[in-house]
Amino acid sequence: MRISKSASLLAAVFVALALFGVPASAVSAVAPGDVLRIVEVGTDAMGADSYANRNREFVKFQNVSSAPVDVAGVLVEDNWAHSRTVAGDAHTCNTYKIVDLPSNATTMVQPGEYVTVFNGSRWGGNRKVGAEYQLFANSDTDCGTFGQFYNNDADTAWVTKANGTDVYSSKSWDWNGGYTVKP
Ligand SMILES: [Ca+2]
Ligand SMILES: [Ca+2]
Repeated sequence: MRISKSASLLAAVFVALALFGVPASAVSAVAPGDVLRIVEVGTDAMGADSYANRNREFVKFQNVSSAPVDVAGVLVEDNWAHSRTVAGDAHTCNTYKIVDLPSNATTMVQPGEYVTVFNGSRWGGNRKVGAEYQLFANSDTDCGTFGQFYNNDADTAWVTKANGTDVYSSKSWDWNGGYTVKP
């Protein structure tokens, strides 16, 4: 039986990959959740949602990698805003872009540290508490319901690079009856 040169070369490559135990997926980008990972999302303020209790909506994520991560330009969005970012459609609601970190001359988050983006505001602004950076998006009252925009029953929180398509982490929920969700 005659085997073409290209076919036997291809077979040799597969054998080599099998020998070295390298799956095809190993060459792809880092998987979502391997670097920055969402650990909790505040989806629903207790009681009536108002401009005053917007901070009950938040996204908390952690650098779970072993190296510092530069979070400059990282976006924290709901599903509505994320889909627009990916499509290249301009929007100002339901989105927060990290530009700097409090008590940090850089935008590097060290291994194990947390970043929480609250939808409301705080007297004194952003701060660092222990190993957690607390950032306040001050969501506009025109966005969602009085500035609260994570759907209580079903939505997805996204942490991505500025292009939206490079996803660090996402967390979806499809229930109603609690105030926060965890992976
Ligand atoms: Ca909500
Ligand atoms: Ca509520």
